[in-house]
Amino acid sequence: VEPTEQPAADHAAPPSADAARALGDFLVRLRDAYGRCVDACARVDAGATLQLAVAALRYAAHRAGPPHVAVLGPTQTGKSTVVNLLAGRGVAEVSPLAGFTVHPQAVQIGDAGTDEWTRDVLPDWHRVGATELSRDDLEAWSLIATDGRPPKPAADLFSDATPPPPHIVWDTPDFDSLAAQTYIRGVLEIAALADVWVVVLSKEKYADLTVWQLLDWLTPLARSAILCVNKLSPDVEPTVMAALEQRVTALDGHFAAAARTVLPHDPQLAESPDANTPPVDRLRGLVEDALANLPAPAERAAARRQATATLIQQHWDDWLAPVAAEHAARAAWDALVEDAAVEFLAAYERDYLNHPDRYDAFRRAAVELLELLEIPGIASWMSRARRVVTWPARQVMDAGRSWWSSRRPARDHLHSLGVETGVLVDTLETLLVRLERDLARQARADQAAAPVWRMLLERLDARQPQIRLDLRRAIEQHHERFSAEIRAAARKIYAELQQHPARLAALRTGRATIDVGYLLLAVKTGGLTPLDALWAPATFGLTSLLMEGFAGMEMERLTRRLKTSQRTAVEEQFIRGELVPALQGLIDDLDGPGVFGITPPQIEAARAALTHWEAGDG
Ligand SMILES: Nc1nc2c(ncn2[C@@H]2O[C@H](COP(=O)(O)OP(=O)(O)O)[C@@H](O)[C@H]2O)c(=O)[nH]1
Ligand SMILES: [Mg+2]
Repeated sequence: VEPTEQPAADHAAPPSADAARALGDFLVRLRDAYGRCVDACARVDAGATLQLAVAALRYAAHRAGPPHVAVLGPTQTGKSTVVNLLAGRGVAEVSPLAGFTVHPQAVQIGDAGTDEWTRDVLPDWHRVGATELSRDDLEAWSLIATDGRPPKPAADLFSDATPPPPHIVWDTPDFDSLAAQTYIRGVLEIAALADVWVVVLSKEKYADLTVWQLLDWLTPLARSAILCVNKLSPDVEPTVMAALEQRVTALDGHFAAAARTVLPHDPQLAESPDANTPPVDRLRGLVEDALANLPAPAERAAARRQATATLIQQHWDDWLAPVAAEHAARAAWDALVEDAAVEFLAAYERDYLNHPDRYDAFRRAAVELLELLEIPGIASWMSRARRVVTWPARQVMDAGRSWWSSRRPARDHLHSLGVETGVLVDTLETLLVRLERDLARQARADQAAAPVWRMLLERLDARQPQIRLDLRRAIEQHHERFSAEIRAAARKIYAELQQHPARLAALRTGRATIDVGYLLLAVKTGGLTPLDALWAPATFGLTSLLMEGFAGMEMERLTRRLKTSQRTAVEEQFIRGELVPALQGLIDDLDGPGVFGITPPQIEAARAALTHWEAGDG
């Protein structure tokens, strides 16, 4: 169920497990959307912090099993060496090659009972034997069980009698090398799973920004932390430790309170992990203290929930910034479409309805009326013209072709239907061209939502032929509907005239000599041709004929009514009914790299789930 469909505020509170699931689904969706980004929203930090939050949310509920110690740090600092020191044996492979460890590798120290806990760890990855880990499959992890740290030599037996409780030590991949992008997820998962963090730094690496970046991301999760500076020689120790202090204090509290320890620059360390030198003992002692001081399970769960909620809240606005930009882009697109609709109507009014030469409802109605009057000679012209509707226009165009083509593109079928369809089609073409230009400009100007604009532009390009076809059909339908309306109106006037035989007779006999051929041309092309001057007298003759007496009054009233009805039809049926939905539809289910497709109600639902889950009832 999509979170949108269940606004939490309107429903009975679901148990917090449902809230956690809803929140987790939302974060995964957001993370995956970031994962698909190519440019504008391609942000490693957002992808990583979301990954961390998804894992933290999952492991907040994780209760059973032994405690986990995660050894984290940049490449070549000696993480694998530290893991071996903590295990007291060579379990993790140490290598002088940077980026050698690419999988999370667990070492179980002591008898942890069942290994049921492994089911909850890295749920969509798979566990393989330590020797089967392969660089070709990064979504894998391994577990090596040991029976505990080897006992100390006899001389030390009395100084440290109690062995540490069973626990898991994790060797993790580096997160700072270029290739690490692919396996940073393993690091973040294990960091979120862990109860104790051992951060291994070295003098070459303490200045490495990625370390502090990672520690900054981890800070809200507030696990027990130990900073271990490796490969230190006495001469550089004061300098390195002072620089470390500076960095750590800048980290918003948590790591400033972390225990610190150092390991010397001693090649023996990597070679004999069972050593019991004082620095190694101190490191082990700190880890054991941290394990001994872990909160009880119930407290641990509450603390993890609180910490995870803090992490999520800290990044929430930042994560959703491109989503907000996308919402703004959608609103801007709606506004562009609305502007286009308003402008379309304005152009239609300006270029047709209110245009002194082009508005032809009167002429069209007059022709219909003349036909009904059956003025000798006219009727046969009419029916011929009806049969070959384009004939007169074609004749004229042939005559003036060169003049014509230098000014306008060849007219199409809709132009030949009449002035109104011609204006509608031209306005539509202008609008499509303008929308393309606006979209291209927005794609350049609105960096944050550039993917949305580019995708809209692509869609407009791809769908334009179909949109044009559909809208042209709608224009033709409008023409047909309106022609029928004009005919019906003319018939009504004729019926009224029939009530007054004297007027009818006067009309029939009065001006029977109108040049109908020109008349039809004028009606069909509405003064848009260069031969306007020739047709005007014919139109004038017709006008004065019909304007006389009763028919004239009726015709005037009719024309006013037709104009209103035409405007309504174009606005409601064409613009609102066809044009606007076709354009708005372009943004529906927009999907692809850089498009989040997350709605405001979905965000609200996820926020409600967070609040609910954080409160922890259920
Ligand atoms: N000199 C010295 N070398 C070390 C120390 N710890 C690790 N090394 C070496 O540093 C290299 C990287 O160690 P490794 O544990 O694989 O680092 P990782 O990449 O962080 O896992 C190896 O060649 C180790 O032998 C140390 O304390 N002193
Ligand atoms: Mg390693």
